[in-house]
Amino acid sequence: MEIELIEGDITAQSVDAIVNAANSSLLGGGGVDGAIHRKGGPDILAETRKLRAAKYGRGLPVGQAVATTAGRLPAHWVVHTVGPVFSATEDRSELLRACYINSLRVADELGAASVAFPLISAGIYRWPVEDAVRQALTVLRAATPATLRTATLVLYGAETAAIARAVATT
Ligand code: AR6
Repeated sequence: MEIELIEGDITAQSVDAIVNAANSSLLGGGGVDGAIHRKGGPDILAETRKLRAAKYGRGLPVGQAVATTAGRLPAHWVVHTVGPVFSATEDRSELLRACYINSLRVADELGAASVAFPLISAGIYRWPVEDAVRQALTVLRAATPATLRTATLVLYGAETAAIARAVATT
């Protein structure tokens, strides 16, 4: 699988699946989650409500991933995953890697050829950007998916993109 790093807005990506850094409620929030629901329209929320009712009464657990269609977005699907909140006293990096592993699996099960990720947990959940990139690349570089050909890490803002490029080359 080819891995690309780009600076941009994930809601504008013309890929098969984009990943949403959601919360367990699956009912929307700020950051990339807010942008996806705002630009994708109400169909996405209608589907996540159904998923909550049918399967995730207590919410989607941290590290897991689940797909909906993408409403008005250029992508076909949104894969919703819940990153861990960063902790300075507890190593939660396995849960962060699980977000990438499970999102890749869900996208692959959908038959997607391309998937785009935001930097999960690196915003409101306060994960340090450098390590968030490292965790993401560890999983993406080790992945051997069936249908996916390209994974794009979409970095929001020039500063984050510069840090990510530096991490990727070390
Ligand atoms: N495109 C790409 N990346 C973005 C975009 C965008 N449009 N908007 C923000 N980012 P965050 P988290 C970057 O906070 O830390 C929500 O309320 C952002 O700069 O979106 O996992 C959820 O509902 C950062 O680098 O997600 C949860 O409650 C990265 O995406 C909580 O936030 C992730 O930042 C999840 O927090």
